Amino acid sequence: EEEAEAPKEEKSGNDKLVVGFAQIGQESGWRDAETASIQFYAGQNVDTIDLKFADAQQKQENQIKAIKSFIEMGVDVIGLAPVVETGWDAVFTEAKDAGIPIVLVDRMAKVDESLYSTFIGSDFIEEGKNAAIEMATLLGDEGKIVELEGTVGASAANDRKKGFDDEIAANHPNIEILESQTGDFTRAKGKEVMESFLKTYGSDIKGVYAHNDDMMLGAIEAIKEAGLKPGVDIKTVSVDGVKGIFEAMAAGEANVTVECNPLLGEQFFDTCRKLKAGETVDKWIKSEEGIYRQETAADDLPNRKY
Ligand code: GYE
Repeated sequence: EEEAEAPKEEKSGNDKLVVGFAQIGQESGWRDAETASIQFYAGQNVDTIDLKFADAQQKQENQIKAIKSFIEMGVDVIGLAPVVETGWDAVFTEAKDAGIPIVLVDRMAKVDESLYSTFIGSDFIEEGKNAAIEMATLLGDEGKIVELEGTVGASAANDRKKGFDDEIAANHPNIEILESQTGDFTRAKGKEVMESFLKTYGSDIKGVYAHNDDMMLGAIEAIKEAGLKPGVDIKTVSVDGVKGIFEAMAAGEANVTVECNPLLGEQFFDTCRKLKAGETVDKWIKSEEGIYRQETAADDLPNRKY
């Protein structure tokens, strides 16, 4: 009799909130800050949260493997920062069939709305548009520029490109995008691609837009090695707001960063708790973000948290 009365065990045999998080990798300072935010919050709440963390080393197949193993473990909620937008239908359906909600964190997936619970993150089209407006202001609305794209197929790259390119095409006819190429969101690739742009176009380049700060930090090195002055000869606009770009701005070597907030740990676990409790959550939990310019960078720097 007693056994029958006993409270039902959690699927995981654990009364903590059990969360599996499939992280992309360690491609940028932004990514490291997000990982730290998630791990820190879980660490502060070990009595109530059991976090299973997987690093996919920027490979979708590794993220899919991680999700499958979280399903097998019977976690309460799965968090995922999808490295690319497409190719998730099958594994998300498996999670759905197992009754495990999926929370998309910081990047979107192109799947049917019924396959995930919510997206916690930024409006990348808006970021791209803001970046274009900043670039136009820096260039007095005319000049030739180059673009460093993020990881091919990533929502953060697709939409930052769309927002930027559309704004330039619609409202800034005298700004010409000479070339746009992926730098995979890394500093090393950003440098490499900028070197090749400089070889091809030399001092015709008046501005560079990078889909993240890390690629811009690489590009800044390339510009300096080519004997040009970043932030002066070649204006810079990038996205994220990591400390390194504030240091570059304070040194006069970068111009603008459009902020994208990686400190999503608390919001993420709050959302997981609600989902476990059967509460409904907004389909898009949007981040609030600013734009930071060279003029205030030195004053802003001590207040930056990532
Ligand atoms: O901007 C970039 C990172 O998905 C929003 O991924 C994120 C992006 C971020 O590697 O630095």
